[in-house]
Amino acid sequence: MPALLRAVRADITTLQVDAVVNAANTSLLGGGGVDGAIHRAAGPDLMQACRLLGGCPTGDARITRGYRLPARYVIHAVGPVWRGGCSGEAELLASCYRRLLALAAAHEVGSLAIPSISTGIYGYPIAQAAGIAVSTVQAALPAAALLREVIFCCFSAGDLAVYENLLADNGA
Ligand code: AR6
Repeated sequence: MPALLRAVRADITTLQVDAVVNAANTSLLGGGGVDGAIHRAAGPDLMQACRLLGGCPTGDARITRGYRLPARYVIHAVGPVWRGGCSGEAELLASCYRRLLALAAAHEVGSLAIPSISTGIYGYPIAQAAGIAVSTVQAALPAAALLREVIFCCFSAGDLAVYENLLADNGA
């Protein structure tokens, strides 16, 4: 049975899922936005684990345990900074989603929550980014047989509306 895709408005650190995705930067050493919230909630052991990873290129992802989070894993994905759209941003963002789903599949994740990567501090326009998020996740699902549920976790009502419209259009 194909995984259920849905959108919710929530603080991702509170979700009871197997893995949450972090919108990280290439250092993996924390920051603001959802990254700051995840590190605060997971506690200092998460930072220690991230230090050992030695960074991550843009468009790629790394996995750690979730420590004090309800989630067993954190998948740290590094989205692109928006530079106007002609600097490979769309391909890098799609790559992020493919890589984070490959890690979820490799770790037998059944339920996954993903924030709106790159659309906060990194400035990616929400409509374009959400389109890439939904289409890339849908395309990658057949390779993630154990994934039952993917939750697009939105922080604002506006973002939630964008995702809900896309999911309705895609018949998800
Ligand atoms: N739960 C769910 N979504 C959240 C939360 C939360 N607790 N907090 C913020 N968001 P951003 P980026 C939303 O800026 O654009 C960091 O400093 C937020 O409203 O967190 O990929 C990193 O270290 C927005 O919709 O990530 C990087 O340096 C979405 O999460 C840089 O920011 C992503 O916004 C990454 O920037």
